Amino acid sequence: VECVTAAITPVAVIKSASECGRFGERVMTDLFGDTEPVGPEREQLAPGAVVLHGRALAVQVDLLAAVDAVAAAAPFRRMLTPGGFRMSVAMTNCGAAGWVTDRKGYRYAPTDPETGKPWPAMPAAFLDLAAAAAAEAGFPGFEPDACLINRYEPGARLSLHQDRDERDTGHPIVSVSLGLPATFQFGGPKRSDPVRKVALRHGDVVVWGGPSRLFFHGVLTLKDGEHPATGRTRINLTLRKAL
Ligand code: MD3
Ligand code: FE
Repeated sequence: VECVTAAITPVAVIKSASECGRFGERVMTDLFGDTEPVGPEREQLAPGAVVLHGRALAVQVDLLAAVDAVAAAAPFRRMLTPGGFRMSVAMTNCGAAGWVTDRKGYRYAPTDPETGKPWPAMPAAFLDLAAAAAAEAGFPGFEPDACLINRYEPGARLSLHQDRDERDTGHPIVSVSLGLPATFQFGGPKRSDPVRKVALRHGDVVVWGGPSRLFFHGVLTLKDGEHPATGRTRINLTLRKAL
């Protein structure tokens, strides 16, 4: 299939199994109607930052079942920032440590402040995908001990920030996007650096390591929509070595 970003959109086309994605790349349409790249599609955003398009699609059912199991034991909640603002993104955690925020600050905690119980164990499906993706991006031996699960409803956003609450920021972060697409903002080491916009879609995995690990980033306001796998929701997993 010749993929050309045409200036004129045809009114009617005969659809075949292989189509052109929104950015002109080769895609396949699967049973769920998801378009997935044909073969491994990797995109280097910056030194150490690699997008593995569609890398999570093969295990999406396992990942989403594990999210539901975690959320049954440690429900999603919208946390309070130290400044007293309620976050629009709802969060929960699994693994030995979970990221929390309240009036006292940001930190990793071994227990869920809502229940007092340890966070649910890290699902094997999370560990396996994170380790494989990190290795493919050039970071072998990644063993995350914390997974923050972010849930975006339409209207939710994550303002520009750095991830610097982990003990050793020499380890990469692996992020997995599921459900509704989002526009991710990716800047530089200073808040004032210009930002690039990157579309993150269902099944995309991003590995952030090396020089990009401390770059400012955020997520623009989620647009309304419906996704076959998640409904009106975007789920993002961030797997980290926090301790
Ligand atoms: C770039 N989550 O939880 S993951 C976060 O989609 C967070 O929910 C976003 O930012 C989300 O902290 C984006 C992608 C991500 C994670 C860590 C990074 C991008 C990063 C660290 C450095 C640079
Ligand atoms: Fe972040």
